[in-house]
Amino acid sequence: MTTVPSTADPVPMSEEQKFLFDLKGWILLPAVLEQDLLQACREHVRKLRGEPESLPEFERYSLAGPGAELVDHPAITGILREILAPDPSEDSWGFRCESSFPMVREQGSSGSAPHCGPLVGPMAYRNMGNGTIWSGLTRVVWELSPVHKGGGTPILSGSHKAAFPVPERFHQFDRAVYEEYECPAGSVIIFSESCWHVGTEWPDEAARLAIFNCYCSYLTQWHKLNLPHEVVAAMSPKRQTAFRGTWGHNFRDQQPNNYYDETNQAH
Ligand SMILES: O=C(O)CCC(=O)C(=O)O
Repeated sequence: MTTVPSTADPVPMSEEQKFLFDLKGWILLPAVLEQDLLQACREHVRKLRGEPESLPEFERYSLAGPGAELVDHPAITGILREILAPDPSEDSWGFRCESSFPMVREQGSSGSAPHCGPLVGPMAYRNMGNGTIWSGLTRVVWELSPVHKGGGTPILSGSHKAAFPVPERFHQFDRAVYEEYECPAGSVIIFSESCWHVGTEWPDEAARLAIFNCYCSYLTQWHKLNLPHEVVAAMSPKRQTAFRGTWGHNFRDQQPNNYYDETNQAH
């Protein structure tokens, strides 16, 4: 598939979504992917995992080909603006996409054991107290298969801001405590990496296909990106800004960090 660069208008985060994200640490947006993009992403993930050599060299990434359309899909950009960073200028995103992997999970296979990301420091979840949310390290999971309860990536809701350490017992998956979800193919889960979460054993005969992307603001970086410039070069200029370097201001050149080029890319 030829990638058609597109950056449609973001859907703003609703008050209900803000409430739920702050309360639980995650939200689910059911069936937001267009059918043709969903099918193209499914095929892409299958090729990435099964026959990557069938793809041109710089499309062998979950951020390339149809996967590139997910980086700033309008279903998520309004939310990322709200919980990570507003756009510094009209032609630049405030967030950066700093990691991505494709998933094909066959029936009976499990994913990561229960874990969470940063609980302290610049990437830890914070309710800023003035009606705004800071979800310093945010995971966006595109579910490309239907998910039934028991599958997917259940989350220990509220653990992103728990006042007490998560008890040892809940370092193991417990269906009574981790919140499961169900959704049609083409849905997206957005969660704070400060939440405990777990890749449970996939129950369905048809494999789980998914793309896991991770986002920070332009001021922080958690994962090493390891993405060739050629992959980013194929994107529209605004989408490219999601792959810029991590800094706030360049006093020497009186330049804010609102652009991407070969001298300002994340590594
Ligand atoms: O395996 C899964 O479903 C979850 C993976 C994950 O969240 C992670 O690797 O951080």
